[in-house]
Amino acid sequence: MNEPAPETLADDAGRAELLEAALAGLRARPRGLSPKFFYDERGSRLFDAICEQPEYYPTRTEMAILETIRAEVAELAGRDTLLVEMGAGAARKVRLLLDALEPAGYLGADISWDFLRECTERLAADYPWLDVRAACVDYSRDFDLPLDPDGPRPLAFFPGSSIGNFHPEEARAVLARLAAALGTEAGLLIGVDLKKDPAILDAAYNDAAGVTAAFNHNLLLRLRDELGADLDPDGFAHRAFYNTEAGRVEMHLASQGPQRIALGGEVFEFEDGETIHTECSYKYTVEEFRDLGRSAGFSPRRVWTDPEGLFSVHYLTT
Ligand code: AVI
Repeated sequence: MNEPAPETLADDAGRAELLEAALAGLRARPRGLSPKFFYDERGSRLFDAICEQPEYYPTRTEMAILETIRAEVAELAGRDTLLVEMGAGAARKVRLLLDALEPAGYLGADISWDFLRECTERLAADYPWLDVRAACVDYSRDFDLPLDPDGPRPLAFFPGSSIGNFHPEEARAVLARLAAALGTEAGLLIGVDLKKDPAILDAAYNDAAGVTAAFNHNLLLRLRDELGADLDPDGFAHRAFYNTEAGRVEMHLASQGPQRIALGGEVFEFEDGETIHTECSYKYTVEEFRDLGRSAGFSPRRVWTDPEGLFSVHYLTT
């Protein structure tokens, strides 16, 4: 495996980025923090646990779709591709594709280096015939992929509706950067969560076991443990709800009573009920997402959904 930047986000630069973002986010009104900071090692593990919750339908629904369509995807994309998994954290879904696709290689691209390395090492051990590589990539910024122009045709795999965690304009920019990084005649297989009954969405982001709440709280633990913030994590409550007008689930941390957070020499006063907005999870109709893909330079080729219309998987090409 190549090791381009093993310390990214765990090192001083990562801490400085978190501090800068946290200060800017706490000064702003309304207050907010980027969801990309959820995914330190503990956050990545909590996200894996969210995927196991009965209320969180996206993971199992997408897996069922992938199981049904994998032979068709192999026909569309061809064999001997370089399978590039965006956000490779769990690497479970890709296992569903590997036997059907028989790719020439696998490149895992994820923001959390330690977690990615662990997952790709396991993948390499389980698939000895596969050339497994890993790259630490933050696709919310300009990024490049270590692709050989004379190598196999890339097929990007972007599961989990992670694209929904970007505002639509940013999502377009991410897809446009991905199209540029992949080059011509490449494919993209992407999972996109669909608009649906808000009650299903509200339940999915408020699981009874409290795993999503712990995932949300992990942001506060990171500020306390990595940046030395003086704060009471239990003084904030998990809030998640579907905002119909904006077409997105919002997650917040709501102050339980008046309190303060001290960070980096500044003190931030919270009123009772004031929130830190921690995540948006946009939901699309099939047509809305096809339009988004087109506007980013992809050609939509096929789309599949589950029988209940909860989730979609799109195949697009550059
Ligand atoms: C990673 N992402 C697509 C998840 C979502 O559903 O937006 C993150 C998540 N947040 C709360 N639960 C899951």
